[in-house]
Amino acid sequence: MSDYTPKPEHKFTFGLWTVGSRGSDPFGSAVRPHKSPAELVYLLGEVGAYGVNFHDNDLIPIDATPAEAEAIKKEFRKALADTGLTVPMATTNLFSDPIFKDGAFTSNDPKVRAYALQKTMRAMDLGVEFGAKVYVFWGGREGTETDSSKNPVEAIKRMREAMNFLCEYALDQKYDLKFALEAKPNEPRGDIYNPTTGHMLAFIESLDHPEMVGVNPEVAHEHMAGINFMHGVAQAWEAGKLFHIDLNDQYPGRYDQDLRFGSRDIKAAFYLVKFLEDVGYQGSRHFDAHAYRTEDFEGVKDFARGCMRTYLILKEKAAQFNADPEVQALLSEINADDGSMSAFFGKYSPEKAAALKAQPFDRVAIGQRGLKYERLDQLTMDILLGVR
Ligand code: DIG
Ligand code: MN
Ligand code: MN
Repeated sequence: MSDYTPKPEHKFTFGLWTVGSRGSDPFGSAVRPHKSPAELVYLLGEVGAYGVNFHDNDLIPIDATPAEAEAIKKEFRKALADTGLTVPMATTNLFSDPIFKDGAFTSNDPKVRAYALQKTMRAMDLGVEFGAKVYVFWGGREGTETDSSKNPVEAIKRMREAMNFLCEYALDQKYDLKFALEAKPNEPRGDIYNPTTGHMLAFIESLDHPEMVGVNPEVAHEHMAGINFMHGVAQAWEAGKLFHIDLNDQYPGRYDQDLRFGSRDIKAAFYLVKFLEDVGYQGSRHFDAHAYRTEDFEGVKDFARGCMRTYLILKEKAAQFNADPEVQALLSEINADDGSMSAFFGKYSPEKAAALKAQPFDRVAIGQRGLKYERLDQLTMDILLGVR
């Protein structure tokens, strides 16, 4: 049995809103008392987290006076010093206040769009004040219930204008910030623009400073869209755009459950952890999830410990998979290359094309080859089920 104790080098982080969730839902009020940001930092320190993230209003209530804000920040700063926790990421709440009921950057009301920029600049200042290096944008209200209300092309242009403006603000302020865009297909809006990580990757390329902007994929959000999460993460990584990641879990076809990491689809979680560890992802492992409504704060600690523990168990399983002789022998066989086709790959040339068009293939024989994926997958299951 290995040591599944979280350590700073694991870079496990939680948002204030995650362990601070009071358990309310559309059909029930809060079941847990309010905890201050400082209290939540001490809770995260107790369970062994590396860092804590926040929306501006998780830390400073939207109607706080300057004096109240300073008092909160002072207490929060002391808790960070006492626990050693860092603030790797910050973000803006552009979805709770009624002003954002029809979106923020894509709202039809120019006053709302301007206020959203002001609020985001101030929130960026706050995040940088506490050391954040990644700034997340989740456009939870950037969408529609009726497409009679908004022109999607106009919405894209408004979103682009906002992101370009805020990139320029970060440059003007000389902030060491990378922006990470987080996709979600729906909820709380009927449909949300840029619904998947793939849409975000395309949108980023249309910005004035695409080098400043990456993505923050979330497990539950891509699962809601019926997408293989690890494939989307791999595409973001390959594009050099995996700036942050939101880990949790989700039953397919349901509302955004933000379940404890690995608590629903253990195999998908395994492949994700294996990918992140195999490629040497250096960013935060951020758990954007919350405890069941059934839990008190001892249960919230169980939730947080469970997120980190499952990640570390799967990290060990991934190492076991990579070291398993039969698995590796199968992978070598599956990926065998006798070099006979090498002349046809790589950069195009007319000679290469002519030679390939003339190349004979025994299509039937090639098609009859057994690939042994059933054996490989069962070995994976044996490892995951702890019998190998
Ligand atoms: C929801 O999944 C979003 C918000 O919680 C937040 O803006 C972002 C940060 O991880 N995730
Ligand atoms: Mn979510
Ligand atoms: Mn998220």
